[in-house]
Formats: sequence, structure tokens, C-alpha cells
Amino acid sequence: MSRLSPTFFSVQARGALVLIAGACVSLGVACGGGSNEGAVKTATAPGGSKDPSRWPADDRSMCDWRNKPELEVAETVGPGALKPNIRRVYKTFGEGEVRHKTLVCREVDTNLDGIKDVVRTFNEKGEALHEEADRDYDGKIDVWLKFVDGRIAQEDVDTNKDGKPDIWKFYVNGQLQRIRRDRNGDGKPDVWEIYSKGRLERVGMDENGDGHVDRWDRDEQLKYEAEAADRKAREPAAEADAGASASASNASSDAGPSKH
Ligand SMILES: [Ca+2]
Ligand SMILES: [Ca+2]
Ligand SMILES: [Ca+2]
Repeated sequence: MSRLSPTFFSVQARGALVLIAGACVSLGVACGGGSNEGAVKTATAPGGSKDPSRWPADDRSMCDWRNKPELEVAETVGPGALKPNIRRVYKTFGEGEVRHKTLVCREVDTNLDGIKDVVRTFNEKGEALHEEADRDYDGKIDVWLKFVDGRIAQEDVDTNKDGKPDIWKFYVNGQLQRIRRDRNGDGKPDVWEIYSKGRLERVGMDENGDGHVDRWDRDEQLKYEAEAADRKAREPAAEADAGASASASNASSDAGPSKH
């Protein structure tokens, strides 16, 4: 692969294939082998068009390459596209023997409306740093990814279209550890989910909006209530208890015969 050559309008782009495939999976749309154009049925960002001849001159580039002659820019045509929809920006690092050219930014118009909708940056070692994406193609970024040592560390998602994240996912060694969710749209988390080996272990709820967990998950709560009921059952019986213990299995059997 001539990865580093400025092959303008080249059809071959392995990285693009991977990226496009990823987009197809996450969107649940059929992308096929590239011959079935029109198979991608997605929204069109404002100013964009599904007709390549009407693509805007400004593709809303998110890679910082303009007016930077030291950078090398390559435009390629991805699968299913008739015009270049993938931009790669390369930068040369080092001097002499250690001089090398590296991909520092890649952006793709995944729904082929002429507007770039996902951008990823890379460091000098070629490791992913940051990604931003407009996954619902409304022209606004709704997903932000951060990478540490090239692995996913955090994913922020905007689900209510206010331009700000309301789901924050945290990863350690590439594995999901925590999710914070903002359910009432005040920009602050009120649900905390703790994961272990990728499985949800417990959930904390902030019900009164003070920013602190005041209730842990359902199982936890039921266990606590059962223990409380058990403690109460051991205490001397009070009239008020009859109603509360009615749901308990032993309530009806000893209530009837002894009293009447
Ligand atoms: Ca697009
Ligand atoms: Ca969006
Ligand atoms: Ca939001």
C-alpha cells in the first residue's frame, strides 16, 4: 500500500474500508460491497447532498491543515463513493535518520453527503488520540472519544442534541469500567454504573440532584429492605406491623388462629 504517497483520488484505502465498515455496523445500515450506491440511507447534514455533483465546496473539514504547507494532504475515494470522501493529513517529524512522515489526522464523510462527519487525530507514534463524530448526521458533533496509549479511554455521547455530552463512558485497558448518565439534561451525571469485566455490577442513583449517589442499584436496595424487614420481625410485634408484613409469607398463617 502506498500509504504515504499523495495518491489523489485513489480508490484503494484500507483504513477507509475499516472506518466505513465500522460506521455501517454502528449505524445498523447495509453498506455492502460498494456497488450498491444508495444503500446507505442516512440523514443529510445541513448544506450537504446525497448527489455528489451537488456536494458543497466546503466539506466542514475538522483536520487542521489549511494554510499549513508543511503538512501533506491526500484525498481518496472510499467504497461506494464517486468523489473523494476521505482526507488524510500527514506530518513529517524528526530530522535526518529519524525523519519520518506520519498520519496525524483522518476525516471521512461516511454518509456521502459531502460533509465530513468523523475525524480522528493521531500522535507522532501513529496512536489514536482523539475522535469526534456526528453519528446522526445532523451537522453537529455528538460523540467524542479520547485515547490513552492508542486505546479507548473515554467516550462522551450527546443523546439529546444539545451539543453537550450526557453519557460518559470510561475505559481502563480498553475495557468498560464506568458509565455516567445525565437523565435530566442539566449537564451533570445522576446515574453511575460500575462495570466489572465488562458486565454491569451496580448502579448508583442521585434522585435529589445534589450530585451524590443516594441510592444504589435495585438488588442492593431489595437486600437492604429485606434485612430491615427481618430486623423488624424480630422486634416485639406492633399493631402497625401487620400491614407492612402482609406481603411477607409468614404474615397470614399466624395472624388468624391466634387472635380470633
Ligand atoms: Ca457526511
Ligand atoms: Ca449529530
Ligand atoms: Ca446532551
